Amino acid sequence: MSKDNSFRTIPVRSSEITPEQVYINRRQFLKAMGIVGAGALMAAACATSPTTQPVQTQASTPLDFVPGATTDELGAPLNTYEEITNYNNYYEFTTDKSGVAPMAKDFKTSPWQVEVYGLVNKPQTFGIEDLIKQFPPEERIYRLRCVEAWSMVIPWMGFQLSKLLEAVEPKSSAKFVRFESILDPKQMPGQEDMQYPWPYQEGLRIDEAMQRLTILATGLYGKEMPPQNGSPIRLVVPWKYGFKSSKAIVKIELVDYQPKTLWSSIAPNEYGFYSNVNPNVSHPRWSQASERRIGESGRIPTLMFNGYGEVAPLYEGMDLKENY
Ligand SMILES: Nc1nc2c(c(=O)[nH]1)N[C@H]1C(S)=C(S)[C@@H](COP(=O)(O)O)O[C@H]1N2
Ligand SMILES: [Mo]
Repeated sequence: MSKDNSFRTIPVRSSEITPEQVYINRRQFLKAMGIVGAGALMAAACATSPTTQPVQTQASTPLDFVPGATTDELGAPLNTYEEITNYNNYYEFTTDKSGVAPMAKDFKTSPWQVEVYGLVNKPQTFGIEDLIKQFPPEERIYRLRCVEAWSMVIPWMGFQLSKLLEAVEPKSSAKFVRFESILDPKQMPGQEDMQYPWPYQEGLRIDEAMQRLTILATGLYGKEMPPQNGSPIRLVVPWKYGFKSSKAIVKIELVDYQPKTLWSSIAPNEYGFYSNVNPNVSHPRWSQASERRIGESGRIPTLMFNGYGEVAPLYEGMDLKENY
């Protein structure tokens, strides 16, 4: 434990504690009581049930990527830069959403390398500047739907992950992609919190990673990515709950197994591997049928796959309860 644990003394209003965090507190309690054991977690993690239930899709407007548009393709207005950069989930810094921006403001993102390796013919380590040069970012306006039932509309700058994967030539044995975020507790005081298995890890099936909507984002609102949003490079997978979109990525590994993810390893029944946005499958502790758009009052209905129905074929024949 380093001496710098100043974040612990930041008072957190109960309204700012995320449902994700509430789970942890409860689990710590159960653990202290000896109720939750590794065995129970393992059993839950393995209890997936493939069925042949048909995929339910919802009509969706075809996406057209319009640079400089002021709404998403469904007509919803963009969230403001202020909103997008001051209401963040980034547990490496703090669980206080409005506290991330001030804590992350001096986060050092240069030099930065992204290692792309594993089951590929051409493993390569990219400096962030070269990566951006080789794969020029374009604007993508996406809805971001957090598992906590709030959402925003964000104009990202990014490039398709498929382009990077094609460049390293995945072998046919590569079935999944594993994303690892930076481990740097000196800069990220939240990483002193040992109840999380740092570094942040996520994963996608390779066809999900190759889907055209999946991007690596390096900016927003036409500017460099602010540290609180995952600078210098973060994943954005708009049809999945926000926690799948890892920030500050340093490793991309192609593997032949379903990777462990930070959230599914601590709460497999709440934050599963697939975690596709699905209004019909409640989180164990709250409904996912509607959401609160940041900056607006009231609630709006949550759309299947967050409104990106074009991804439905990826899940044909799969039980969409795999969400949790
Ligand atoms: N490394 C890392 N990536 C992360 C998180 C995190 O805590 N650490 N939080 C996730 C969650 S829960 C959400 S909702 C989004 C939030 O992205 P934003 O702050 O850019 O809106 O980032 C995701 N990526
Ligand atoms: Mo989230």
